[in-house]
Amino acid sequence: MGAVVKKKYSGIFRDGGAGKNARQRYRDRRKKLMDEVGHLIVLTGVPYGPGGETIWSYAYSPTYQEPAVMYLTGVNQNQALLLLDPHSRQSDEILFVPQKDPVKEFWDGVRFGAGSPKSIQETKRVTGLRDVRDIADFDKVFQERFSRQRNKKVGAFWLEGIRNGKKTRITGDHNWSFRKRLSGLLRKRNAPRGALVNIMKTHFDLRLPLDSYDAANALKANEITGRSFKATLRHFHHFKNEAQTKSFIEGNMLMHSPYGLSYPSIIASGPNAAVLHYMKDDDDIGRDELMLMDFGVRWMTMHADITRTVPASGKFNPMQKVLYEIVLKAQLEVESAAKAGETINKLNEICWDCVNHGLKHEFKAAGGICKLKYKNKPHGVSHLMGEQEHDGDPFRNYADALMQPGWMISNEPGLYGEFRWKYKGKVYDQEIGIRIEDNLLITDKSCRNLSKSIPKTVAEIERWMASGKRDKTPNPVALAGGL
Ligand SMILES: [Mn+2]
Repeated sequence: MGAVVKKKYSGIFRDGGAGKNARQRYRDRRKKLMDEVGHLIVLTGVPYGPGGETIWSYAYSPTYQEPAVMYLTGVNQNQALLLLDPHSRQSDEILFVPQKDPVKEFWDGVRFGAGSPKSIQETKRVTGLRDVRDIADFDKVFQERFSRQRNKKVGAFWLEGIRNGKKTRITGDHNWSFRKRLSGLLRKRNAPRGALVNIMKTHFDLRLPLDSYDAANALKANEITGRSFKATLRHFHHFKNEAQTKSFIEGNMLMHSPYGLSYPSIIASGPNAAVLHYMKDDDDIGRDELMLMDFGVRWMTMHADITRTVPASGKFNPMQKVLYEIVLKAQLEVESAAKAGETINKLNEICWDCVNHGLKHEFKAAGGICKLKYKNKPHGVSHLMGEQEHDGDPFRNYADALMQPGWMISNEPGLYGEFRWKYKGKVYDQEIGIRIEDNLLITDKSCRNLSKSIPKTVAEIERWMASGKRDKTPNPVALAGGL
């Protein structure tokens, strides 16, 4: 948290690690968007805060703002609207917030508010936004500003893409509700058809390449996540079930970041790991099972999204090792191919070819039998990351776009199915899910693996698990007064 943002405001203004420069950094982002779009733009923040009634998936996270608004302002407060008016002589940017409300602040803490000259001054000082007004005046100000436009267009943001060859939209969120409200206001002004345009693509083009502050924040998120994973490996022999493992790793991550988890972790033992979005967490851990863990923490507005798969016993059995190394090899291939100018679709080809090749030549050729849970590929190997754990358009139309320097992507090959192998007189027969996931920052000629500090090879994982047993780490379940 930057020194210039007082303790009081750190919850509602994220300086992104830029400290004193944060206000200029956000201002530059707004300027760039205005330059690119060239006409009026209005954006909405989330309607409800943590614990409020909302469809927003980060509603229970301390970082919950609509990512488009977060990216442009750092303002982490519900009920905020942003108006950008590039050709205005009055003010080219206005933040709309509700009236200052001391009773609400007593319940929920400090908020940016309009109403008094003092509270407006304070909001401008902390956020650097040039004009701050009462959200109750939005409709009036918007219509006035629209009538003055020479170019009768308004840019707004909603999520839209192509799915199965058809244009499709997300219509259940606050962005879509706001779009409907704007359409109504424009109709009253007899605006021409097509006056409302989606700036999603322009916005993502600017937002997805991370700047140096966000790249540093993403690296820090990865480092915290990695330390928590190492601690989890060192205590793993104490865990009897998925819930204990989950609460330990999540508690450890949250102990080192006030910004919340990237998403609720997937902690799946044995066959549960073959359910991609397993959430049950109520099973005991079997001794010879693998445990798949998909977890990550936020730092500022950036996310880590990591998956590791570890043997509950502390040692991979021969079949688990062969299968694990097939997945690992595919992951390394993807990493060495990832660079600017390449596409995610190409990474998909490399990944699943490599996994299927490995299965054929290293497992089946040695007598292994398998029944996979899917045809050809179980899921995409990469998604974009940034202000959201899954960033960019949710329909992933970016998969055939050329990757840009500064893009952050996941690298997560997996293998899920029933496997059987007779090896040195012993039969191994298990339903297994293996996934290994790192986060990569794309550069001109290659990529930077932000997850380098997180144990990944068979030897590294076994070494960390053994070191916990050797050092007799205390039992965290017992320390918590466990049953
Ligand atoms: Mn992921």
